Amino acid sequence: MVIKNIDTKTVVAKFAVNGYNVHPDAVRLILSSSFDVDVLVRETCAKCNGAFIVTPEEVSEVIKELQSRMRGEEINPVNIRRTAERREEIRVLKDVTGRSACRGTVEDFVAYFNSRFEKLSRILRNRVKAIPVASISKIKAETVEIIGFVNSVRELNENRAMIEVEDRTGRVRVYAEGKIKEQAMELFGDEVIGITGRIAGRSIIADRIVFPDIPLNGNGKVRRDFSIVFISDIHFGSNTFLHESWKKFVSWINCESGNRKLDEIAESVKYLFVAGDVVDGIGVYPDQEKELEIDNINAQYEFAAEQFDRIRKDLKIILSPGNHDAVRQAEPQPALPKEFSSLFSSNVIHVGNPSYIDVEGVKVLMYHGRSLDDIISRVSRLSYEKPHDAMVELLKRRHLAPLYGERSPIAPEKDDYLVVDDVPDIVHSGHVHTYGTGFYRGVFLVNSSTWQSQTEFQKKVNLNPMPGNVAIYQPGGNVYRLKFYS
Ligand code: D5M
Ligand code: FE
Ligand code: ZN
Repeated sequence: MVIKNIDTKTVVAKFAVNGYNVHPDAVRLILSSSFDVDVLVRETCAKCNGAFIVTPEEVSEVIKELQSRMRGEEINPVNIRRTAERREEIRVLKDVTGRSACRGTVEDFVAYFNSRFEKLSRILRNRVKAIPVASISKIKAETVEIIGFVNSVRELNENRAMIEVEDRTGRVRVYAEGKIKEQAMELFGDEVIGITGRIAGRSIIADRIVFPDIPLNGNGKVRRDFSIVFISDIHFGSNTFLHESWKKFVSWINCESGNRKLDEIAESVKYLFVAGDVVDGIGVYPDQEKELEIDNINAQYEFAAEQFDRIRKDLKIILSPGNHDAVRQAEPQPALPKEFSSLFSSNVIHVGNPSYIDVEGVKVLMYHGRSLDDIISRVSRLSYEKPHDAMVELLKRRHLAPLYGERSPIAPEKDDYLVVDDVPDIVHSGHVHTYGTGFYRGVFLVNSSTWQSQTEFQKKVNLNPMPGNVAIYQPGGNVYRLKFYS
């Protein structure tokens, strides 16, 4: 048994440090349990990520889980604390790898959109007391709240737009005027939103469009004494891959830059996230072979593995694929197959795209970022120069590919892996080859540029990459930007 002399105040304070309020009954449960208080607090915080208040139900669930883990592993509560700590270093919380079950049939798409609707409307139900669309014409009230898919948006005139919203029971026309019209014109279609408004015949005049969004003080309260480095779009094998910049990056991260301040920053780094386009691939776009230095996929991954092998082994590398890698194009993408992943050393952890990773209690949502092209071309105020602003749109909609049927192909899994159901502490993307960082409601956003200079193709479409920019973030602390390309 663990000896405790811990009171209510201490438990409340422990939750407060993690940014949570806690229900008195939840505190009582914790104090009466035989498990270590710190383990309970940590496991509960991990469970109710993004909630406003920790409930007794959540604590009981955690206790039950710990009990069943204990039965399974035949260990006592003190060992539970140790295993919980060890387990917690890196945990993959959500990833399609090994779980894909879709064949792309019509039924699969129906199930996929049902999953998307269910998950997003569950988030919205906290804030919108929705009634079924079919009952609007039958009720007597003057005001109404609904939740539905956006079917279409049409601009009627300078000051007015019409949104067609659909739920399981029917469709309704929603009129948006003034400021709300401007918001309406940025709707993508196929996103799930809430509407509050006034009933006008069979239609609604909107007072407010409610996005699933993340809570105001989303996250960002975790503070750690280590740093995380974010990179993506290395494109090993391309003839525009920047060997010299990459070499400089590797010596820096190995604490061999020769500059004391820079080496100190490197020493604080424990994790390296790599958000896809590890290699340039083969046949990804027409005439690509003219732009390859290594024209064989095996040799590309061998080169990649050899390069990562030069990085110090106490660094954990979490690597996911992008649209240039050798996995299916449709998202969610599974991790690299064994034939390639086995080439890498054991400090490289291969995950899918997207994936949620918990490193020592810091939740990182890593997503290559293919949908950013769609979002940037759809919303005129957004640009490639500020990719992190486009990432905000993903969090607002709680979905990583909110524009269905554009340039981001989706595999219709029964569970929509692209919904942002857990509020992360960090969102990491790449793909657009530009650099940007920012905070949105406490969540750190980073788009991690590239290690490839401008390609012939990018010249034609006037895309100006910002290669060799690296973001370093200490959770709850500083953000640094290092440039390895000039
Ligand atoms: O994508 C790097 C960037 O280049 C990204 O913003 C998309 C853009 N790109 C790449 N290929 C195309 C095509 N075919 N059309 C339009 N835009 C494109 P990467 O995934 O590294 O190729
Ligand atoms: Fe790329
Ligand atoms: Zn890409």
